Amino acid sequence: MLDKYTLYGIPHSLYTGRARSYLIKNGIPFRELSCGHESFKTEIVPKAKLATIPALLTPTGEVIRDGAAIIEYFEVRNDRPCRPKSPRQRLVSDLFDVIGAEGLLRPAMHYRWNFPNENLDFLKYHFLNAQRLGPNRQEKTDYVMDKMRFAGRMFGVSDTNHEFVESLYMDFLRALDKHLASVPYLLGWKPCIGDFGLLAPMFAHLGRDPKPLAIMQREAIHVYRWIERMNSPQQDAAEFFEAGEGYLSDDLIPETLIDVLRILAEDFVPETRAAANAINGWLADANPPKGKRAARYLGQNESKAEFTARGEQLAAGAQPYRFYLLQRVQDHFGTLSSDEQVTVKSLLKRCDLDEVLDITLERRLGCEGNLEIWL
Ligand SMILES: N[C@@H](CCC(=O)N[C@@H](CS)C(=O)NCC(=O)O)C(=O)O
Repeated sequence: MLDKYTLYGIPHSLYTGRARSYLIKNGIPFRELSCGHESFKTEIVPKAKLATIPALLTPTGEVIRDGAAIIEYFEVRNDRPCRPKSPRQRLVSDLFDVIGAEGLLRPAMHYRWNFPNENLDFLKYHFLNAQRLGPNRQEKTDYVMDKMRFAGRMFGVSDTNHEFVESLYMDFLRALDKHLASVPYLLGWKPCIGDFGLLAPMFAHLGRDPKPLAIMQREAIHVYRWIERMNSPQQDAAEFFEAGEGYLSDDLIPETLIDVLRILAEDFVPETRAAANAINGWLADANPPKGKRAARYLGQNESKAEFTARGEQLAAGAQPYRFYLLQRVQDHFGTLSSDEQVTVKSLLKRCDLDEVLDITLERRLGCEGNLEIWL
């Protein structure tokens, strides 16, 4: 039996980056193995139920699939080191977790797959090396890459909306850069759950693939430094000569962070609203039995949620998982005193995000045996 954890993941995986950073930042001893390692198929997948990464093997042989579940596993056992205690900061942290995990998939996929001149050799290397050794390795790699090449479409990238995806991303990137010029992490001097969620798209895709990495290094140095910092066991805030500890005092949410959230809201809110309508329509028809697995997508084209952002019409796959994470935000809001609710709501209103407190599915989601299920 190993005395440390094993994280199954790969360098270019979006969701692995979030879990890896959490382990590094919290000093949790681990080794990382590829999902191409023989043991992933033989020992991990049977317990993980789905072959997604990240998956964590604990020293006692337990397997935890899903980045949010891996983080939660440690949070509950360690008195929640990465959850701010004050109401506005906790809510903003959880909200960044949802938006990071679900709300930036369009730019992440666009900047990875729509710039073959800059990215293709880099991607070929990584996708090949994520495949198990054995016959037809190259064919399998080509198959996976072809499948992923079109993933952006599922998230709403079309042949004609690249300019929209890029302008929204660049506005977000510049606003985040401005914010991270004054603090090393989203809420102050140490990372919160929201930093890890946001790191998912910002590391493996937008802060690592050649095309978006060059943009970030050129236009958003503070964001680039935050990504480095999120992968360091140290606070790694050398440029902040008077660095503090912990989160900002007095439940402060800086104006620069409100600006970031306001930009993220532009497509996150209409998309969430449209996805909820699509899923609720599906729930009414399908009425899945209690305990049934909530699939990643409801189906293919017929279940796309249509919405408008910045005057652009979009269609994206409706994913129940977004609401699985959003439930946490809403549940937390429900536990606040009425005074705290007023404060939090007025903050979210300023960010154009207040509606997300009320967008719900007709059925709750839970997690059982490593799968998200309908309750
Ligand atoms: N909800 C999961 C999603 C994990 C996920 O989709 N991971 C991708 C790689 S970044 C994957 O394994 N894709 C392969 C598949 O879906 O079959 C999490 O947050 O960990």
